[in-house]
Amino acid sequence: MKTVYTDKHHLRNARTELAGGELVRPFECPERAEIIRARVEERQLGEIVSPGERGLSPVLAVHDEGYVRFLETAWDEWQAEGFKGEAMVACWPARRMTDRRPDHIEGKLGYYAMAAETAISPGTFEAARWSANVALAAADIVLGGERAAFALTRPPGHHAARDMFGGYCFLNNAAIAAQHMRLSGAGKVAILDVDYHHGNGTQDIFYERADVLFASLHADPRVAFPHFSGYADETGMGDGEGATLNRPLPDGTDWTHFSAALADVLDCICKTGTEALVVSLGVDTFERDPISTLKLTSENFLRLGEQIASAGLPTLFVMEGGYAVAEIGINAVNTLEGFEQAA
Ligand code: Q9C
Ligand code: ZN
Repeated sequence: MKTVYTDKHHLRNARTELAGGELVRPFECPERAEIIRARVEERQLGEIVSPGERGLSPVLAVHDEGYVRFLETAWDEWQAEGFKGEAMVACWPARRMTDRRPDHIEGKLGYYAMAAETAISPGTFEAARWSANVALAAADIVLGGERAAFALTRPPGHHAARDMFGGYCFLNNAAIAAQHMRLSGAGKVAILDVDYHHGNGTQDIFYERADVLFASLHADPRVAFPHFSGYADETGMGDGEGATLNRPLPDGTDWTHFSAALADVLDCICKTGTEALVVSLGVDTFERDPISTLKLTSENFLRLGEQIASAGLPTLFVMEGGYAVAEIGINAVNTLEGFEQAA
């Protein structure tokens, strides 16, 4: 399986994340991508290729233009105010407040943020754009007829909605790739999100569409981020009614129960005439992940890949979360090797 990677991800190197009331070094750090790349090499998974520049049009096929322009200029606007720290949100349009977009950068951050932990730092937008370019290049490998490809995306994307950033995400790489596959001729695409956290952004983007199915296994929003989406009764709207599948899982869920929920959603995916599969591959379901509570072992990720392969679909893997940095390479590449051995 080919991997698409670029060192442009280093442009995303924030100093601060708001965690437990403190500013800490972000869990979503550059070493994550480097350790995965090293493991891809060590295991000789396949060729590692660089993405090309695709411009903003595939991004704007999924995201709001005002939002993308905001991401592009946010750091400069923040800096122009003379603030010392990184660009962080402190005020939102909460219930019964106005929906209008303010002019001041503090107000714009509130308008476009879905969470406060994620700071915008210099280079963030460029890194996010290249992460989307990675997903698009890997999508083209699958569209070109290969059974699978791995987009080593960083920063991740699945919390980014049409017009919202947060949860370490800015542009929704999986959604951008899925939309690109649709526009390149794939009839029906399914996005399977196995990250620990609910992919609220991906769900939002396709919520009213029947042509891109979204299925997610994740920790129960009653007790886990993003807290305000991912309940089982969120099933889509309008044309998209029934094309969103959420399977919230209790704290401590291990492979036996995770695998049963996965079998259930894969069954739905296969029954709906899906032509291509995009996997939002988060490995923060790992038992020793520092911010998560599911209990998958490194060996279980081999089984995860194998089970995904059983759907028999052209498959694009897009990297999302995973914060046990020492084991992230093993866990991510185990999934891909499990897939290859079964495919
Ligand atoms: N107590 C991804 O995995 N904060 N994003 C969680 C934990 C945000 C995770 C707080 C976690 C975002 C792509
Ligand atoms: Zn996650």
